Amino acid sequence: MTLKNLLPISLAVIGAAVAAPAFAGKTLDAVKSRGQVVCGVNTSAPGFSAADSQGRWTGLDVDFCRGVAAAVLGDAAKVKFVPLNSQQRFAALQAGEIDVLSRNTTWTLTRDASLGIVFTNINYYDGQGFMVPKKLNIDSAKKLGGATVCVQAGTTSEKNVADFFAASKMKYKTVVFDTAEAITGAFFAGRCQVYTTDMSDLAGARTKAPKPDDYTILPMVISKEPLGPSVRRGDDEWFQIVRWTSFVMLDAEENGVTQANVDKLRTESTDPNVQRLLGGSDDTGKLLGLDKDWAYRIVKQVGNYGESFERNLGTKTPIGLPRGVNNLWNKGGLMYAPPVR
Ligand SMILES: N[C@@H](CCC(=O)N[C@@H](CS)C(=O)NCC(=O)O)C(=O)O
Repeated sequence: MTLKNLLPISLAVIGAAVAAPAFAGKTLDAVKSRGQVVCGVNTSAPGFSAADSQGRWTGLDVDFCRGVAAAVLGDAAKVKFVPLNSQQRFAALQAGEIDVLSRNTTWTLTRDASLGIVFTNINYYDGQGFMVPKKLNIDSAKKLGGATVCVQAGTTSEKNVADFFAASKMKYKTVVFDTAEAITGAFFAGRCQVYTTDMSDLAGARTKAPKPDDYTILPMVISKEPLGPSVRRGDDEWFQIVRWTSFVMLDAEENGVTQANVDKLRTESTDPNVQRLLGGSDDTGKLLGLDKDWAYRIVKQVGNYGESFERNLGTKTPIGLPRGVNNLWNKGGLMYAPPVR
């Protein structure tokens, strides 16, 4: 076949790929008929997911689930949150008890390749650290030789801490717990000298201390903990919806679209990126098996990524985390969404 003959065929193939609407996956169908997204979250990780005394959930991971519900069901409130500890989380997703796991979970090769799940993206770049009582006068993780360390079972933290002490040729003893509550209880009662987990988790845990100022988080970061949502394998359509919900929240921030200005921008903005994002020009929803307003609703009902970050984890919250590497790529960070087009 000559190049001349090939060209119309390849153009036809490209055309079909561009125009084809998504097939509804079985998870999307189930979510629609149930009228709820079932979202696996942390039992208590302030800033990521935590319920107040009224049972109202807040956090970056919680907002993300609400974003999926806004996109798919038109209402960010249509989420059932299922609190899961570190060891329960993957089994719950595998068994179909949840539609999405949105729970400060580190993306590793083993988890991505062998648990029947697949990570969709990274929504927080973290790393593992150590918290100690100030009265111990320890200013460096390199001085933790001989310490008793509290750590949670079924986490990357458990594995990293072993690597760190072995590489530093220091002895240590672990006390392993199944829940965050048990760990913080033990640590704040002085049953271990050190608490190790993701830096963001430590910042959240410290807010629960009887006297947060009595504790210090050491500066050393001993691992990479890229945290993000995951879904069951085998449903590519659902995977795409979850992944692009995250990207929409980043794209909205990048284009200056906020919960407060989204309505005005939708009608008044002449920026093609904004019009595409909000369904004014392209219908990106159709490609995902959703409607034209899916992305508009995410921003309107939940906000963009930066808004969610500042509301839940930022420097004006008790957690007090700076954006740092979690800033957008054009502001010195690592957050980068592929084009929403
Ligand atoms: N990012 C790490 C750690 C995540 C994690 O589960 N951290 C514990 C730290 S205490 C936690 O959040 N526990 C809450 C719970 O299990 O209820 C991982 O994916 O393994």
